[in-house]
Amino acid sequence: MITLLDYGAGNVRSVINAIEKLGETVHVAASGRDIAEAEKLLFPGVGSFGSMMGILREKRFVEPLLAFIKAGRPFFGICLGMQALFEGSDEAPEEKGLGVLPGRVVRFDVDLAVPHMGWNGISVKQPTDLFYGLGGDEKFYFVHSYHVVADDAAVVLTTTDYGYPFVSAVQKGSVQGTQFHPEKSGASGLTLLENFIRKDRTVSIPPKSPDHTRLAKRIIACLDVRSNDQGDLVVTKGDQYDVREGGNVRNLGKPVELAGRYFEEGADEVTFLNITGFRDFPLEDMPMIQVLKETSKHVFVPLTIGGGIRDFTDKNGRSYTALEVAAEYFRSGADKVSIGSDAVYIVEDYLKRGKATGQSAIERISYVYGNQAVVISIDPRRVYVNSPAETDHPTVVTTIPGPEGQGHCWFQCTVKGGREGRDVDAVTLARVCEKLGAGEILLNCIDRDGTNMGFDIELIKAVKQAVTIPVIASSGAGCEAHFAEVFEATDVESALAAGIFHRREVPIGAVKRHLKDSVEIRL
Ligand code: 1PR
Repeated sequence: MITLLDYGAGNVRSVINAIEKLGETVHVAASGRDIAEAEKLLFPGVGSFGSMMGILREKRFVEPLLAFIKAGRPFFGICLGMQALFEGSDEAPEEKGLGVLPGRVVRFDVDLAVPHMGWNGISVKQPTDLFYGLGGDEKFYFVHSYHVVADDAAVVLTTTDYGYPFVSAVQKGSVQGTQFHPEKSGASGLTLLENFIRKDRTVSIPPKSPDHTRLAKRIIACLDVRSNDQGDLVVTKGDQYDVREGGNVRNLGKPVELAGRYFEEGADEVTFLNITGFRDFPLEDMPMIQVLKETSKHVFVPLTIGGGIRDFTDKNGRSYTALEVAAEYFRSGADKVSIGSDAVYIVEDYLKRGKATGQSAIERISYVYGNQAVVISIDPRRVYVNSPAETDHPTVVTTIPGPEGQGHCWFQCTVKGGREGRDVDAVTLARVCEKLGAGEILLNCIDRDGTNMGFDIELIKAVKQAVTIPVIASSGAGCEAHFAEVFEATDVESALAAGIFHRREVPIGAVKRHLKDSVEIRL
């Protein structure tokens, strides 16, 4: 029996699913007594350091936790759960950590996108049972803006490079912890969790552990989901956002099955977009929640879900906040939520007021779940102009002239699945959303969606230059070379495709094989 410490701030479902997949029972600790009686304790931390420590104190978990660790019983901390072991964090200087290990947690000071998000390697510094059965050259999934600086080198189990080497796992006696998420790290992560559970493994340094590691570019499979005219939830795919063919919604498969297939084929993440979320409220009719719950039982890579994340009042007058909708998605297995239409309205409001309200969905969700959990999905379309003077929006010089030969364009944001253009551009939207607390941009492109013409490099460059958070290039992938092109021509951290994967035209493995000699990827 594994006891899991859940302080209610995020997706612990995937940790539970991973442990259950390994044939163990999980008991969720609801009191200090549960901690005291635990055999093995797993502590997955999500959100921010300050809110985590505050809740641990409020629930009177700190004393039993310290007693558990002092007694030499097996403890495993994941992400913030590892950071909690140290003395404090710059994320919340007023809060003390558990202080079990000497050192502090600081923010990344790098010239790279923060959060550090994606699959990176580990350089193992001391013998351990944790990587038993692994070669040492595997990549694991990280998502964090802060990292540990340990005062005692003896507790550093692994380091990882992101601008500079940082501590990515610790070990002291029966206390172990990883900055990365084993529950989101595919088969390698499951092996690591199994090693913690079994505790009868040989201690060694894995043979292929590298001296330096590199963050991989991520390849993401996207599933646009909606009900068809028969009422079945299907994965569909549009051409420039039109998902109907001969009057019917295209049906490219079942969401749970397809997500499982992409996990097996090596997708680094899976994204679900509930594309009619702007009109169907996800908590009223729950099929997407069910899809997420089922998928997270067997897909152990990060899951993002978007569609319908906004404040809503149902027909009985009951009001829900966007935070409540997001919370339901997180509880059901999502690691990140993506906000589309509402982000446009939020930015319009911000631009009108000239300041943040502190109350928007982006601010509230990122405060509780951390900014890495908030993705902004942008659905832009080109608006051509003859010269920048014709518009107040930032323009680019384009090599693809407009219908009347215009040589400039700006990228207009749309809402309601591309149905309505608004007076906001994608560059401004991305910049404001980052300021409000978003952690990643999912950059679609209506002009390219479903065309197989390749990514819109001009759009991607313009948005990527405006932000310091990671950007996902989306829309238009037609062959392996398009992925190579987007990674060569821009600094995006990941690239997403839908149609070519659904139709089995280009498998994910083929994309990775094509990239492997020129781009760091997870094989
Ligand atoms: O506005 O917060 O309710 O969220 C709705 C979400 O649904 C948004 O993220 C929006 O992007 C998405 N969406 C709405 N309508 C459509 C549509 O296609 N009619 N899909 C839609 C957006 C674009 C990508 C697609 C890529 C790659 N889909 O998801 O997967 O373009 O496609 P490709 O590789 O085949 O070219 P809210």
